[in-house]
Amino acid sequence: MTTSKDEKSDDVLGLSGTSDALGNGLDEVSPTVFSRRDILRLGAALGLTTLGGGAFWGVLEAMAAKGPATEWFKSVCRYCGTGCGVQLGMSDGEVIEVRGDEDAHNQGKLCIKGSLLTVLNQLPGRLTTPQIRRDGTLRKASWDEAMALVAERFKQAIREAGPSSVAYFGSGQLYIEESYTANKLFKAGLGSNNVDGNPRLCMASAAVGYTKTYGKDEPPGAFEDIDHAEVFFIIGANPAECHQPVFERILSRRRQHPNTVIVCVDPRRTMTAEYADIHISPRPGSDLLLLWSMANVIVHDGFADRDFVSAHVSMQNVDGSAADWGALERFLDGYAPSKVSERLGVPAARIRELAQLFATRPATMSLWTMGLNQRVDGVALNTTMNALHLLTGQIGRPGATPLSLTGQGNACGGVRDTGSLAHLLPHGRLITNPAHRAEMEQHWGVPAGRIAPTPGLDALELFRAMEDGRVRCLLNVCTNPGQSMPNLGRYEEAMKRAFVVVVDAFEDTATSRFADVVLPAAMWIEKEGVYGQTERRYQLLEKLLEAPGEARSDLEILVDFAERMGLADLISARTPAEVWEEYRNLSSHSKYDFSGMTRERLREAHGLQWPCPTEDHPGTARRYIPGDPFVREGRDIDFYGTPDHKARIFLTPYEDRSDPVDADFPLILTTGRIVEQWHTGTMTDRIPEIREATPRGHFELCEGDAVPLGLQDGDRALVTSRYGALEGPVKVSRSPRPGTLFAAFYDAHWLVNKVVTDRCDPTSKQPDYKTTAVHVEKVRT
Ligand SMILES: Nc1nc2c(c(=O)[nH]1)N[C@H]1C(S)=C(S)[C@@H](COP(=O)(O)OP(=O)(O)OC[C@H]3O[C@@H](n4cnc5c(=O)[nH]c(N)nc54)[C@H](O)[C@@H]3O)O[C@H]1N2
Ligand SMILES: Nc1nc2c(c(=O)[nH]1)N[C@H]1C(S)=C(S)[C@@H](COP(=O)(O)OP(=O)(O)OC[C@H]3O[C@@H](n4cnc5c(=O)[nH]c(N)nc54)[C@H](O)[C@@H]3O)O[C@H]1N2
Ligand code: SF4
Ligand SMILES: [Mo]
Repeated sequence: MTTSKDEKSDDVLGLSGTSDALGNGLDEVSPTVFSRRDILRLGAALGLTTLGGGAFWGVLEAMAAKGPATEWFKSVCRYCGTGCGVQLGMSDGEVIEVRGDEDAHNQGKLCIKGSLLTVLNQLPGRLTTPQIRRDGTLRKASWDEAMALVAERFKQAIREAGPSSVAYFGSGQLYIEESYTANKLFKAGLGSNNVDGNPRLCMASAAVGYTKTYGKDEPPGAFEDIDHAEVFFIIGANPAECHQPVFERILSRRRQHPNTVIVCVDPRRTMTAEYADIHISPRPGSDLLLLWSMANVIVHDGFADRDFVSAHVSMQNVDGSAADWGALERFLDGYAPSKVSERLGVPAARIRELAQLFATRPATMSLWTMGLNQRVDGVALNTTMNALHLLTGQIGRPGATPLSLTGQGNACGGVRDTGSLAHLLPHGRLITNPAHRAEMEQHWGVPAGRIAPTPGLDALELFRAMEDGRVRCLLNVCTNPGQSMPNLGRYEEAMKRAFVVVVDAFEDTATSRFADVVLPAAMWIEKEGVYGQTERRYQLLEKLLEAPGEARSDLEILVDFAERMGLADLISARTPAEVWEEYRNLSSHSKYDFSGMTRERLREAHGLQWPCPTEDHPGTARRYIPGDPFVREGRDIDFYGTPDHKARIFLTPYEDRSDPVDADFPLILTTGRIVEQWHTGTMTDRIPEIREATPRGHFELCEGDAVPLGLQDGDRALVTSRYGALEGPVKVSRSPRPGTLFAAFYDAHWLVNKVVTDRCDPTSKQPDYKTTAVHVEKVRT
């Protein structure tokens, strides 16, 4: 086994003077000369061992803090689904210091983005007034003018073309109260199920995977499991850059428990891979072969927990018929390591080693994110990831659990749990289920039949419907699809055709270029609301700042819109606290029950995990085992989400449906994130420390691919796919495996998604941002 990075602390500091000491993307680090980027990146890497203190902290304090705080307030980081607790130091109505909350699950740790929250509300470029496009230009307007125009256009569309001609495109970054209200307003009020949003691009495959497997969405385990696991199977995720405090907790576990093994499966040698004990670099798009091949070894070599399977699991063939153990064995025959090794690009012995490790160590925890979800086979990857835990009985014990890491701060609570996607209703109910619709019509007090019986349009279909006129009006809130949608050229044209309302905190986003009306939004602690995060943890953020200019909270904007659409009676809860009361009571009718989470409790607690059915219930870290209020008396494990109380394994075969690699498009472009930047950069790229420290958009590839193309570090390349073309500088590094390019999507002046495919998983409809076949040529100047 290789020595792990954090044991070689000199190397972690980058003081050995070697380049790439921190792996992916770190520029040459010399012991004496540090650029700002080095400091930030080094800080991040340092943070992996000492985040929350030490040199990094000092640098950031000098960069961001302005003086001693007079008062401290508990809050939650604005950004990702880790949901780090923060303590905010305020003085004179400004946030001047931020600290990781020692009493929250992140144990005082924050990543760079969280550490720079002090500057978030003071960034330039905030929208302060509504704007209406007149003669091709967005011009200032009053709230009344802008909202009257929005209501008039929505009413006109509904009158002329029916309710399905209007749509809402929301975000996993809105508060629960906001997404819940928008969902109710559109589905029960306007009669349109066209409610979707960026979570479709992010976690739809994970949500479908959990629902198919356990009958209920959201993970069974929790971050606390990290402290008990011995094997970490990290696949298609880069938590060292995207969920840093989580990764820090994994490294801390390894320091305390030397038997710990960290596996990273990623076609790039990411920062996570650098710290892992084992890095597997499969051909992009082929992971299902790896997972089923591991299952093959587990079953054939006797590592399966057959007792667990026969007591708690049912199996299904791809046609939906029941499968038995013999069917499983026959299915797995095609996935023997020797049969898949070449297509996968991983030696057979490695697959055997992984399978044994996964199955036989006392507690295995798997963690995954977009490398599995954003794939044409995203659902199969998710059900199969869960299947490996079920086959081996690596579930329901401390440290033994699957845990899909969530991307956005409130994708779980705000969107999955409220049912704010085109096919859902709150708490796992389905639009297509007549009983579920009837239940919700009753709870919401609307006439029977009010909720349309067919699912609305998922993100891709929604934009395609703007293209052909089926959708005429779009309310786009807290998301920037003009930069984040795949196959962007196509959907830019679509946005030009519809009446587009953009509600955002910042001006001049890639989406507001297509807006007819722009509305200024309050953000983060300029408003109050609840975030629901990765491990079913709900946390309250209180209002601590006034919004700039005339900006209003998204909830206020939705309430105003509802009134103007004649729905004031339906949207009667108008403040965050009122909406929470309504929604909390609604949850008591479901297995998501969090009716014990009163506003007062949330104000005091550092988050509470549902189920939490009564006001004296402490919340539930691990589901389906004793301690979970829904588990039947006397059961060690109870998958109560399904009618037969069994979890399900689906024998879904691998099919190569990715964008085809051929002679014309011989390389694969994969896309993702870097530690400093948040998505489309509207917030983080405005922070001078981050902007100056991160390069502008570029393609990264390995030397073996660069040399035959005549490319050297810093040269420009034209990258062409079946969808579009983009020119940009190249960075030659050791990170991407041969045949693979990488690009991040934060640069608003370099829209990489113009090249990215819009193929998607057929069930979850989540696009495959991870495998686009491309052609690369050097641009000669
Ligand atoms: N710094 C930062 N952190 C963030 C965010 C951010 O914008 N910036 N956004 C948040 C959000 S919304 C999300 S969804 C998460 C995303 O978190 P991650 O999923 O961890 O981030 P990504 O960079 O999108 O992709 C993860 C990895 O998948 C790998 N990958 C690509 N193709 C394949 C494949 O075929 N197989 C395998 N096994 N791996 C593959 C990529 O090389 C990449 O390293 O991050 C959250 N945290
Ligand atoms: N190439 C590529 N593309 C991707 C991905 C990828 O891996 N590769 N990942 C996809 C994934 S997982 C995701 S989650 C999406 C993210 O894509 P987006 O959601 O489009 O990206 P964000 O930059 O998070 O956009 C949030 C917007 O909300 C605004 N905002 C901030 N706070 C508030 C608020 O309180 N109210 C309102 N109304 N607005 C606010 C911000 O200024 C910003 O414009 O990108 C997807 N696109
Ligand atoms: S990991 Fe996520 S929640 Fe935690 S500080 Fe960073 S961005 Fe914020
Ligand atoms: Mo995401």
